[in-house]
Amino acid sequence: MKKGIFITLEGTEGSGKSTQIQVIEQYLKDKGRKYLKVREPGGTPISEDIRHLLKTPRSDDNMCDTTELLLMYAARAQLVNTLIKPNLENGVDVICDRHDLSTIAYQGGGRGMDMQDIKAISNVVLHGFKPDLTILLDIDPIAGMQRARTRGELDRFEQAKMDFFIRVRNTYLECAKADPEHIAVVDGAMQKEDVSKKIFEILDKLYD
Ligand code: Z5A
Repeated sequence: MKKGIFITLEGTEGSGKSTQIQVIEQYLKDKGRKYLKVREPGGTPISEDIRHLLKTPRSDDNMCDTTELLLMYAARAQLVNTLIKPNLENGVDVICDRHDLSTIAYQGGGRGMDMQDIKAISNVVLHGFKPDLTILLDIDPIAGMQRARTRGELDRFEQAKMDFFIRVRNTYLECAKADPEHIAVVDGAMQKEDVSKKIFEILDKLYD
């Protein structure tokens, strides 16, 4: 039985997820909540190995979309079953940097894979397990990419063309429109402090 609260952060490159997760951590500490912070793909030793496979550009082979999709779900299965669910059952809140909505947005929207196929695999892996709240940090992908580029070399995803990120963003926004009760959209282009303020308002509603 789930007792903790499961919160996920979503958004395109450089939308500020990692930055705002630190603010959410502080919010939960101040509330005296026990919490676990994880990321996708990743979060367990096996899932982190899969993350490395997914993110590293290589010249000896070209990862096909189906492999990418299945690796995302392999990493997610390991993380959800061995870490997220047991913690939630013990009353620990979980904050996750990306989750299933990323697959809908990136592999479905970005790569153009069949949404029904993705939902079928999602169902096999998650059996309807969902976050209590998703915060979607929305930003123009050009602005987000400019922020992310300051980090140096681009990973396999960051090397995609701008149209890809525009499709990802549009898919995120469509999903949020379809499920406003669970997906809260925050303007990620605002100053960091203003983004945090909006997130606090959303968290106050959730925790009160
Ligand atoms: N992926 C997928 O395809 N399918 C899936 O199912 C899943 C993932 C789960 C993971 O990469 C990749 O996997 C991701 C999608 C794909 N690739 N893409 N593209 P990742 O985890 O390495 O990358 P990311 O999730 O996109 O994170 P990011 O690039 O680090 O972005 P971020 O966490 O949202 O941003 P940040 O690190 O907080 O901020 C970036 C910079 O902007 C930093 O210098 C900040 O100081 C600055 N920043 C942040 N907020 C602001 C504001 N408000 N104003 C000004 N500057 C700011």
